[in-house]
Amino acid sequence: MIHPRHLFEEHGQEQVFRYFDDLSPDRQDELTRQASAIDLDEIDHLVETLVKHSPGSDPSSAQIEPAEYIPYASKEQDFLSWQRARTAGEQAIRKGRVAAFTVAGGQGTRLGFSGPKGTFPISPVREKSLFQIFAEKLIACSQRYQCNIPWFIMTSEENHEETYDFFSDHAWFGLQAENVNLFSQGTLPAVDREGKILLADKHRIALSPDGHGGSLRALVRSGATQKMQAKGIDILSCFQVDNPLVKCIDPDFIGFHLDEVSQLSSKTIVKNSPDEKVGVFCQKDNNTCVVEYSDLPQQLQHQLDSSGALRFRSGSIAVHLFDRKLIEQLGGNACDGSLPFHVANKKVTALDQKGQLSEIDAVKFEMFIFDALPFAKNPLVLETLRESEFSPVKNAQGKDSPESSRRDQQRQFARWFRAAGMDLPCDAKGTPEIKIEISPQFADSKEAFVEAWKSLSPPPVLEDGLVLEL
Ligand code: UD2
Repeated sequence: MIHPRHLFEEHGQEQVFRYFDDLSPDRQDELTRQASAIDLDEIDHLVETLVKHSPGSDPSSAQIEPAEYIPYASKEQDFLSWQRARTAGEQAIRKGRVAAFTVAGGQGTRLGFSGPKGTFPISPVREKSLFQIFAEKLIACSQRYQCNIPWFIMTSEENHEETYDFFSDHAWFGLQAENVNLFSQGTLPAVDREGKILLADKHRIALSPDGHGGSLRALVRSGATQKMQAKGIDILSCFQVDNPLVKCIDPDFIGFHLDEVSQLSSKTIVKNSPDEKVGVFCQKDNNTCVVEYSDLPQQLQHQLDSSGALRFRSGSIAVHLFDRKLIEQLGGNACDGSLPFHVANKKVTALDQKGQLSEIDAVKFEMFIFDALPFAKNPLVLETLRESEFSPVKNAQGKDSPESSRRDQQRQFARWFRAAGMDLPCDAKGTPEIKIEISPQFADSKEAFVEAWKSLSPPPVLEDGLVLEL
């Protein structure tokens, strides 16, 4: 077998083995192992197309149109369709056709939190972590529908162990350990502006996660899709790790997905400002796609339609339903499509020409999960309400921060109380004056809360710190 050193020389990447002869045998092995896992043809292609020749600029105004979506308002106008969807969705969940999937490989740099983001404490009173909230939502759903809902979680090399330990230390939050499937996403080497692979150390290549789009490959490689197939699961409900309001499993959404025979369905909310940092659902060359916020031309961001609303208003909350076959197609080795790569120009700590560690202008390669949309048959976009399903934790302060997310959880709880006939004193924006928390296992929706509240006899006193849980 050819030693990777020769392959790297053939591909013009000999600098990776520059210090090889001076390394201890253990370190030589480590570098060899890392190098063997790199697909040099893929790197050549990425360097050629994305580093040496930058791809033309992003969609011009002429090429893209807003994508169509099912408006939330149709829930009242077209009540029967929504009811039919719910019934179909519930049936699929009951039959065990649905699994949950969280992308949790990100680094959470903006939040300034050093651990895996899913371990961040976010519920307003109990300070439950994001992972615990999702776990409890999944338990509530599997109890309601008397079914098993496996949960797949994609970590990264950097946070895998810590994530595993967190679940294990918390007894898997009441889930069966074998039902929680953690696997690490892939990595790709960072390169310099000339396309040369960088070294993080004399015996280590500078690797970085391949983006949440890497999840499709990782789901196949880790055996997750095979496991799904064996269990008769054909729908994967995907969501990001940062949004405690997410409906991990939504029967209405699943019903529309099935009704449309869609291979990839997505949820949208109306953007709250032209510059909100969410991708936008668009139509390009007759395909539905997401144009990331940083790529949507300014002029289109601000364009209004005839009713005075933002024309490109359909924001992505990164909640999708994937048909298992589409994942197998895009994440496997078949030649009928693979996700494109995007470049991120970032500083990376790596060895410079003199062998010293320094901050180097580097290029990282990432895939985005929503780039699967143009490959999907019958993609569907369903509108939902921001207040009910989207309040992510991205920044340490201000917008999309722990503070705003806890406040939005509280407002949701207050609306549920109101629906049950209890008026919690609130400010003008609906934030309750006392701190309250409703555990997903007590109720995970307004309807469930109204039912559960009725069964409390006597009802608890509404006081600061009230927690309703089973
Ligand atoms: C993402 C979307 C944006 C919008 C917004 C909603 C992208 C590129 N943009 O923006 O359009 O929908 O979310 O909240 O997705 N992750 C991994 N592996 C990686 C990188 C990220 O698992 O290599 C996970 C990360 O843990 C998180 C999610 O992907 O759960 C989103 O990552 P982000 O915070 O970088 O995305 P953001 O907020 O820029």
